[in-house]
Amino acid sequence: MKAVCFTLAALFAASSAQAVTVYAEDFEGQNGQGAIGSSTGAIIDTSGVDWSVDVTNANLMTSDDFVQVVDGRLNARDTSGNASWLSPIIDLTGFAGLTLSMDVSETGNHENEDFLDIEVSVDGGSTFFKYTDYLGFGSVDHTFTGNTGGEDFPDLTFVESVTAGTEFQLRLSFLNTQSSENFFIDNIALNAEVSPVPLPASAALMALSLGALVVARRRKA
Ligand SMILES: [Ca+2]
Ligand SMILES: [Ca+2]
Ligand SMILES: [Ca+2]
Repeated sequence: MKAVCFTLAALFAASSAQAVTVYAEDFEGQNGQGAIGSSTGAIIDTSGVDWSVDVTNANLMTSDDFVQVVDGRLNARDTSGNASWLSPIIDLTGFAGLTLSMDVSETGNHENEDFLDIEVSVDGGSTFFKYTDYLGFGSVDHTFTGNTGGEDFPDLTFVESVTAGTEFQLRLSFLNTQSSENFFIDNIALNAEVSPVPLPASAALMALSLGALVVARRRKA
């Protein structure tokens, strides 16, 4: 009977999907990495990380203007134009059931013109899909926007599915206009459901179960 139970348990384990982390970024140990303003323009330092920034369309003029890691999280402040953060490109071969999550927060009093956009590419960065109006805190054009005359949005964890593709890239874009306005991103994760069951693995489990059955019978005899 024990052996039969073991066989059933093994078959059950083989048929349930497993979640794996395909990509994660928590920004720990990266303080100062990113782009910061100066009198001579933006200074970019991404020497110790596998991600990049694009501040071509931002206007980083002083050390109060940046998209960089502060206290172990990505912080965008007074970008005065579209400042982007880009993940490395991640091979999606063998992964399905993709879910993207990250912690999103802000401080200061953003207005309607200020925004934070979350976009994903599943073709290696050629085309991007933008999540719009997340939980009603954005607009038809943006994932999140400020709210003129009110609280912008609460601290939250963004969770959305990602369509299947070949190569994943995450792009975060920020626009805010004062040094008192901050957007924060932390704990980015792309998870996948790795669905079973490759036949060799099932066969191995079956063999293991049958082996247990044989051992159990021998012990009885
Ligand atoms: Ca962190
Ligand atoms: Ca506001
Ligand atoms: Ca503003």
